[in-house]
Amino acid sequence: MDFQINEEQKMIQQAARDFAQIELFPGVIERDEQQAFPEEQVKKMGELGFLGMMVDPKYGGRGLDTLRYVLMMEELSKVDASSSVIVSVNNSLVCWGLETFGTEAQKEKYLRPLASGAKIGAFCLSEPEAGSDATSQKTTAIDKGDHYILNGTKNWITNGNSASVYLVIAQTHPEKGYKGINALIVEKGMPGFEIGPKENKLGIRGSDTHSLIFNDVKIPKENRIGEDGFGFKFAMKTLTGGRIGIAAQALGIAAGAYEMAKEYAQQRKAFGTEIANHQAIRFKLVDMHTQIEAARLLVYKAAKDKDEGKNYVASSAMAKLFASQVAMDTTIEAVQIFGGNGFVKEYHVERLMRDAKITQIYEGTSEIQKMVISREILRK
Ligand code: COS
Repeated sequence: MDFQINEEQKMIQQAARDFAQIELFPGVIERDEQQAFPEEQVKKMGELGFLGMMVDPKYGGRGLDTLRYVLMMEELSKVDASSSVIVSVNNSLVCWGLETFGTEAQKEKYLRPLASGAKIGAFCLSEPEAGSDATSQKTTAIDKGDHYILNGTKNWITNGNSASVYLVIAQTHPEKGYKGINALIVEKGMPGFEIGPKENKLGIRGSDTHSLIFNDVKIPKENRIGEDGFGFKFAMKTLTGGRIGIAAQALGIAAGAYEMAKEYAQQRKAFGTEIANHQAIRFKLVDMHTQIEAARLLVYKAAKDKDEGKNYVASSAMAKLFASQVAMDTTIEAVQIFGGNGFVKEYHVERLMRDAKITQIYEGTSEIQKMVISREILRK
């Protein structure tokens, strides 16, 4: 068992750290305030290969494993979780789903531009009445022979307006329940496809989240992913990997807040000494450090399980469940260590605290992760 990352992995980590400091840090407060999408930064991340980290180089990706992807996600998330969720959705939901289950023609047409960042992808499962209860899809894809007619509404879609390629989950055969669900590739600009208003969010405000409306959108049959009725399994399998990306995001948010709080505690003075010398603050730092280390081991373990071809349903859910709680706890404590300054935007930790909350909600709430883990550990 080796708990250390090697020199080459450290280089990837360092490259992501440098990028985050140089490119993401400036303007991160303004983007949060103005809900501004990091357009320039996303373009640069595409050029560096961050948007197609795990995609085979033959489709223009970096061909790296999940562990290296997670190292990159952690570093980006320390600084800017809005940017890192854009990266996570593109990599682990859209590119991975297309590469693993798409046809050769779909990979050429859609995966290639997504892997290079020339296009951005979105994953569209949630609906006004189907978030956790994902089998209750109201969006319909009626089979018309050589095409489907898509109708319905999707909610809270990350990259909702910035994306050009959308993987949309919809019901084709309601009588078959989840076995009648399909996953379709939808392009922005297809007639009848409208982008709804942008959500005004608590956190990750730099990422654009929208509802999507489909009114009789004609989707060619060749845009279906997998066999007829594979859509729900597609969504579940894809989300299982997506959860590792979000777990890494949560880990990064926690680690970013901890690093800032530690530095602040060693400078800020109260009662004649640096506040890090007071046991009340020291113990907070110890708890944060210990929790983050435990979260990191779970996140790396989930990535390793995926890379080694093991079952990673429980390990990805455990990593997300635990890391997202650590993100919440750590950022709240970081704000407390900063005191009055923690409540002020220019010190960053209040933003990290707001950003942390979504990691307990999207790609399956913490309660859903517990359902998933319980099914795995009680499986005979
Ligand atoms: N990988 C592969 N297959 C999976 C799977 C996974 N992780 N999870 C479920 N499945 C399969 C099941 O094996 C079952 O297929 P079989 O009947 O062939 O065995 C099928 O999918 C239906 O599963 P199940 O009966 O468990 O469905 P439930 O309605 O009970 O729901 C949960 C399962 C709750 C786990 C699922 O709905 C879920 O993950 N919900 C949360 C969705 C989510 O993350 N939403 C956030 C939106 S994305 S930001």
